[in-house]
Amino acid sequence: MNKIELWKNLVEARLRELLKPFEPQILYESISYYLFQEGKRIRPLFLCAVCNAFGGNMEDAITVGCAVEMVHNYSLIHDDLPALDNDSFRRGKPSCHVVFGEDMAILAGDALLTYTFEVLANKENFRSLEDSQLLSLIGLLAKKAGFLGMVGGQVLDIRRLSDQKEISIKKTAELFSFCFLAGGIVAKRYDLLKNLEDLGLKVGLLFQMVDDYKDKDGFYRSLGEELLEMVEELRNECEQKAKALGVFTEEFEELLALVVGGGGGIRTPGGL
Ligand code: GRG
Repeated sequence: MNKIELWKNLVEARLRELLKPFEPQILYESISYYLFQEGKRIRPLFLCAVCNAFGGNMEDAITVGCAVEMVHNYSLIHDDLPALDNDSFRRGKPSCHVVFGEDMAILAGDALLTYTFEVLANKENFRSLEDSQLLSLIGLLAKKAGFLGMVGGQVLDIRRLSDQKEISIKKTAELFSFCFLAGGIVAKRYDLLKNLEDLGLKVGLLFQMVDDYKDKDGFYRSLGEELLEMVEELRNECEQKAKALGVFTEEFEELLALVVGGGGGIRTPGGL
């Protein structure tokens, strides 16, 4: 088993440790429905790859990665609702609100988001992190998921209040950039945080461009097939920046290939 597979398995197991059955059962079932579906876990995996490149504590990286998955899955539950994207299917299965009702889906998203911060604020969940590190992680995740980040981006998107780049950076890339920052914080590489944040924004933007290419949406609407050239350019930029920062490990390379090629991406690692 390679490190990526190992980390993914550890994320799956840790999520189940962090979210044990509780009453009322319908709320437990609705908040665990997406969370336990085994998405790609690409965000926690980047966090692990960055932390591992700097020799940080991997158990803590996995737990912080689980917190990111909670935020990500809350956003998917809410995004699928009839008032937003109105999607009846997610990952080939009926959406959360289809299975549990709109009322439960709204509340499940709320519960997942608040639980994220309960997990991060509980020092017993961590091995090596100090209060100051946990406080930074809590503040950064709140900011990148909030009105300056993911929620703000979603508003710009649904009301068409900005250009595609700003929308994509806020809606998608800010949460990726949290993962890069968090990898640096867990590994105590405070000297590199600004650069890690920038790299995370680029990788997140790349992820969104590939998604748009697949869906023939977003960037594809204005750029068409030219989007492929931008993807290739941005991928190369990410590789160069990751190398300069010392995070371009075998695992990082595999994840970057997954963003552009694997998991339903648009090209094989061999070329466009
Ligand atoms: C509702 C507050 C709120 C925000 C919504 C993230 C988001 C903003 C909406 C989700 C829909 C969307 C188009 C997001 C763009 C990013 C994206 C392609 C998410 C899907 O992420 P994957 O592919 O999902 O990592 P898995 O299934 O692997 O977990």
